[in-house]
Amino acid sequence: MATIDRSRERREEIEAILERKPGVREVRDEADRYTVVGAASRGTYANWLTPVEEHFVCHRNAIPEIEDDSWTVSFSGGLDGEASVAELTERFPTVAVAHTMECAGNGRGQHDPETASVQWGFEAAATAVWTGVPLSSVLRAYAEDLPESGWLTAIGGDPGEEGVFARSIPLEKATDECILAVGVNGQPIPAEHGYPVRLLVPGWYGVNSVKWLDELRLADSMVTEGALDRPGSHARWQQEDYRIHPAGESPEPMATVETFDTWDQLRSEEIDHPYTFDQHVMSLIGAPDGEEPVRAGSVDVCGVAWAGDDSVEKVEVSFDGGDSWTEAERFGPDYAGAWRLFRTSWEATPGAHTLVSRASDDRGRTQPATIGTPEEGFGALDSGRYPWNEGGYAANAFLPNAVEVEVEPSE
Ligand SMILES: Nc1nc2c(c(=O)[nH]1)N[C@H]1C(S)=C(S)[C@@H](COP(=O)(O)O)O[C@H]1N2
Ligand SMILES: [Mo]
Repeated sequence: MATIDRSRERREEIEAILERKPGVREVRDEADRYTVVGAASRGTYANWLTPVEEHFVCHRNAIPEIEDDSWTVSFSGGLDGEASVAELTERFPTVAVAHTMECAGNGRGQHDPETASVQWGFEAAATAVWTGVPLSSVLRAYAEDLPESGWLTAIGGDPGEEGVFARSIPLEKATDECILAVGVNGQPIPAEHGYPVRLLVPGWYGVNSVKWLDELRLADSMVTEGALDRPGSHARWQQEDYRIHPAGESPEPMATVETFDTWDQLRSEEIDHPYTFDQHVMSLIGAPDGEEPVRAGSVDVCGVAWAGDDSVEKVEVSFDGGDSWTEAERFGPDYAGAWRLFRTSWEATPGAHTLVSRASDDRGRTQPATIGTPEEGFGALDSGRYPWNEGGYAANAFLPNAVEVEVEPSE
C-alpha cells in the first residue's frame, strides 16, 4: 500500500539525512507524515551562522529525484515563460541573504495538551547565508506588466499524495528581499534543503520558503482550491494547515489579507485565523547549554534573538527562572531577517539555576511567558500568554525554553 511505502521511504530518508548531518537528531512526529530532523544540541544557538550539518529539515513529501540539470522553473498567471537554473544564474546578478529559518511548528511540543504532528521543542530554527538571484529581477523579466500588489504563489516540485505544496506570499514581500536560492553557506543547496532551487523568504516562517521550486504564479489572490491547473488539493498548505486557530475551529479560505505581520493578524478583527507569515519575536540561550556543570564565578551567557521583519530591540536574561532580569548586550552581524547574537555575564553561585531569555522587538512586543489553555483561545493574549492553537503554530513563549544549569563550587 502506498501509505506504508511512504512511511518506509520516509524512514530511509531520515536515516540518510542523519548520516550526512551529524549535527541534527530526529524529532518525534506524532502522525508520521513529515521528514523532520532538528538541531541536535542547544550549542547551535551560541553561534550566529548555523552549519548546514546542524540546520533542521522539515518537509512533507518525498524529495524529488533529480538526475541531471534539466530542472526548470516555469512562470504562469501574470508571468510567462520557463527558465533552467543555469539560465537564472547566468541572466541575473548573484546576491546573498542571511535568513533565520524557523518552522512555524517550532515550540509545538510545548503545547499542553499536546497537539498532533511534529513535536518540536526549540530545535527547528537555524541561520544560514543563502545565495541566488533576486526574485524582484526575475519577476520583472518574466512579467508582462508587474503590478504593485497581488500574490505570488510558489509551487514545489515534490510529488504529493494529497496534492501540490503551494504557498502564496504578497508581491510586496516577494519584490522586497526574497531570492531564488541555489546555494547555502557557500555550497550548492543539499537535496533535503531544496536542490536545485528554492524560494527564500527572509524573516518569514519556513513554510513560505518553498523547496524544489517548480512554478511561480502571479495572481490577484492567495492560492485557493481550484486555482491551479493541477490534480489534487491546491490550497491545503495555505488555507488549512499553517493557520493559527483555536481548538475545534476550521479556517475559512481567504482571497487576500492586508496584514502580513503574524502577530498583528492575531490581534486583528478582520482575520480570524492568521497565516504564518512573518516570525514572532523569539530568543534562545545557546551557552551554557546545561549539558555539563559550570564552575562558580563569572560565566558568559550567549544566545540568539530574532523578530522576523521587525528588529530585536531588547534581550533580557534571567538567572532565576524569570523572577528577575538583566539586559543583555546585542552584538555581531545585523541583517534584516536573521537573528542577532546576545551576551551577558553571570555571577554563578553553586547549586541548580534556571536560565531563560526574553526578547522584545522594535514595536515593543515581548515574548509571552507561557502558552495558554485550549479553553482560553486567543483570549490568552490579553493575559500575556501565547494562545494554545490546534496546529501548534508560532509559539514564542520563553519559559518552555529555559535551560537548567548546575553550578559546581570553584576550587
Ligand atoms: N516544496 C516544499 N517546500 C517546503 C516544504 C515542503 O514540504 N515542500 N516544507 C516547508 C517547511 S514546513 C519548512 S519549515 C521549511 C524547512 O526548510 P529546511 O528543510 O531547508 O530547513 O521548508 C518549507 N518548504
Ligand atoms: Mo515547517
